[in-house]
Amino acid sequence: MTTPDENHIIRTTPSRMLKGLAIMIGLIIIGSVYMVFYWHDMAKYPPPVAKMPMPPIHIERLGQAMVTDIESGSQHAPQESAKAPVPAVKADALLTILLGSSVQGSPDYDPDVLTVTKGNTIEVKNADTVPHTVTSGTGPQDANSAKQFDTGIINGGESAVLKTDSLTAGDYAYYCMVHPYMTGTLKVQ
Ligand SMILES: [Cu+2]
Repeated sequence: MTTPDENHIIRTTPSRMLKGLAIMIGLIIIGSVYMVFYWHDMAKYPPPVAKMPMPPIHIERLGQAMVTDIESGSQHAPQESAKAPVPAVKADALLTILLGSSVQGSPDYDPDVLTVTKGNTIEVKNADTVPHTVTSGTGPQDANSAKQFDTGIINGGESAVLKTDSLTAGDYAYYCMVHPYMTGTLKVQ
């Protein structure tokens, strides 16, 4: 149950309300007229704080340092040189190292048996998140390990190129130096 007093609290009278509004509108008009006349001066001489040079802020995002340009608000990578080299050669065949390959027993090289023609270029794409290699031989104990071909370490998300010009026709076993249980076969025709 509310009393009439609580329901209709009168804080001011209509005439006082109008006076207050008139004062505020008057101040706004005076300010606007001032701005119209001094606009060019204000644009020409901005307050000193707006002209202060701002140092770029460095933000670590997904392992890559991003540079934020305060004035434009845009973000960009600091230098192109930090990027991995992209193979310039157009590959004839693709050998993918599947995600999760480092876990023993998981599917690793795709395809398991890759058939190419002598002279073909193979792009080895590491779709995993950890480093792998494609190294000729049956394993680290193989005396001829890495004699025919070896990509060396390919970091996760990066690619390497294998050339087959120097290989004779035949089957070549290969493995991963980091995880010797990862094995595959390269067939050269
Ligand atoms: Cu590996």
